[in-house]
Amino acid sequence: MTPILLEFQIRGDERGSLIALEAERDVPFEVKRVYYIFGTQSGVIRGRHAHRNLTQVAVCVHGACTFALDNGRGGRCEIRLDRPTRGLLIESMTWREMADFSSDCVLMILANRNYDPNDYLFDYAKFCEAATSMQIEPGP
Ligand code: T46
Repeated sequence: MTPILLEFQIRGDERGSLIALEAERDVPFEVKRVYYIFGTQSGVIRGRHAHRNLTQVAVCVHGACTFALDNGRGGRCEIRLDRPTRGLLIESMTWREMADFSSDCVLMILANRNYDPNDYLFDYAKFCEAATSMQIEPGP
């Protein structure tokens, strides 16, 4: 499994840098929710779940953390997010774990849906079962 990375354009000048994320241009969906994670304690692993129906882009706007993604069908990858110019696309039915947060990490997430606690899958075995039985569209 290869992580899908989005590279954002810096609109910088002599004063410094600015990145603008526009829905359906820089981020491939209409953004309904933005949240950010900061002050994560050392050694903590966050996530450990999948979403039935949620697509997100994760951007480490400050500091760094590592995402491990798993599609439940044997595909896995790990990616260190350590720059504000890069987004990681996390599609639905992807198990995610975030670890190795630097103490200054600010992880911003853009999501295509509002918060719905019923959308979470917390049981890894059940997630794999659901992912395996999913109808997979044939690739190009
Ligand atoms: C995800 C990863 C990358 C809300 O009230 N509204 C929200 O929009 C969110 C995201 C969370 N919450 C509450 C639910 C919990 O009481 O905030 C608390 C911490 O959330 P959670 O334990 O789900 O955080 P993470 O870091 O394990 O997971 C989060 C997102 O929930 C999840 O969708 O993909 O970040």
